[in-house]
Amino acid sequence: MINNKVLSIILGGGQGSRLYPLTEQRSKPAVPIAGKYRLVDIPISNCINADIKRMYVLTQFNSASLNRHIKDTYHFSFFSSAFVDVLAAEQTPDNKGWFQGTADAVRQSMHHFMRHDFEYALILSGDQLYQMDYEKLIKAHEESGAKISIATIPVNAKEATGFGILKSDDKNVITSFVEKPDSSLLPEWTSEVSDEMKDQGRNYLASMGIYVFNKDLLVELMKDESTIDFGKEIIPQNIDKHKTLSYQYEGYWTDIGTIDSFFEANIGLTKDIPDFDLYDKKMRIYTRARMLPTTKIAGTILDETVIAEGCIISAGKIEKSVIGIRSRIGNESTVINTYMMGNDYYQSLADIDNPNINTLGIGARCFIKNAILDKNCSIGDDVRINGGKNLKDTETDTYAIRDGIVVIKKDAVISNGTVI
Ligand code: ADQ
Ligand code: ADP
Repeated sequence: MINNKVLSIILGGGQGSRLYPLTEQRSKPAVPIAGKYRLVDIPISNCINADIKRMYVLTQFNSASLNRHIKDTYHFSFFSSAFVDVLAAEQTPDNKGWFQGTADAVRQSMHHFMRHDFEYALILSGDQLYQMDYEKLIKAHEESGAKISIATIPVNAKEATGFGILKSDDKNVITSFVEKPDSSLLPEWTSEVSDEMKDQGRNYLASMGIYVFNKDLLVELMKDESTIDFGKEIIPQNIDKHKTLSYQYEGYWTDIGTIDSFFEANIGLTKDIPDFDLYDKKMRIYTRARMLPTTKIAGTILDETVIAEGCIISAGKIEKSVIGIRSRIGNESTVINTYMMGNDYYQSLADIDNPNINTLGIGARCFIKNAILDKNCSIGDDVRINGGKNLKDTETDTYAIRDGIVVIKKDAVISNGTVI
């Protein structure tokens, strides 16, 4: 079984500044997506679907919510060797604490990996939305005799400057690689791609930041402490020295590392046929089983909207929105183009009636558009939040605006009649 030879390493994020303020109180892998999942569920589910059962999640700081989510979600049989372990940056006598970059994060955790018997390290990004069969990638790696493999995807010129771009020969062996090339360099970096990709203007082959390394080589490369990042150093410095395979993928794949892309990916789930298929029986996405009650809706017009379990909704209209677990939305409110993450708990009826306790969720007669509402926020009555590209990036105690998207912070209280 090829999958038994694999140890998976999920890069769970640096300081998380690009997803701030969603990462203000939690580590990036714990950020809730799609109404009921967490970012880390994506790579973990892809691993489980490929029968890869040993996973480490590397993260910058230990977050109680991430540990709880992993502990409560991924129960494997007592007799199985499967595990998902979170490794947070540790302070030891010989290092400074924070992971300096992706390769440094792997280097600092090598002593944990070396306790296991494995042949291939599968290094994954923790902030991407896609469903890939890693077994095919590992097989292609093994059959090619490569020491490193990189999953690659054709991208257009606009996207190309944000990725590692590469060229390969007719056997898909990578011959050159440049990390995030300047647009002036792009003409030199086009690749032969399929007609379908060409028609979409996707003429550049980008690294997806998904790597397979032979264990022996990874051990050797991690000895050089001057290398910090895979994209900036390890890959460009080694393609000439060690056979590196390009494993081309053409399915849906998107980076969700910024507020803008995170928002688009979530709202994308409301499309008639979403690019990311949560309804695929073979490529399931796992998350914590919460035993929540059904969602209850009264008098609401719903259009292109996905609603998770346990919500109580009496809004006027909800359009093109993702509504997360245990959400409450009050009478005559309108919610458009919004990702509401939901609540961690229910309030009792007495709490809801108590004027001294803020009621979780959205109150009555609100208008909310182009927003992300983090968990447990209390939006009062008659609140108007109208995000849009005309708004400048700003931040207050209760919200931040990023790329025109209004992000209401976790546990924030927005009082009656507020206009943003
Ligand atoms: P980037 O996405 O810019 O480019 P990076 O910021 O290094 O690369 O992030 C890669 C992954 O590692 C992300 O999931 C990130 O959260 C995580 N990560 C970053 N720093 C970390 C740290 N200190 N500790 C733990 N995890 C960390 C990379 C490659 C490009 C490639 C793109 C594809 O360098 O060549 O094209 O990924 O998205
Ligand atoms: P999720 O469903 O998102 O995985 P949980 O159901 O585990 O989240 O709840 C998240 C957190 O909320 C847990 O730490 C839980 O203990 C906490 N929580 C539950 N009830 C309350 C409450 N009444 N007040 C504050 N926090 C609560």
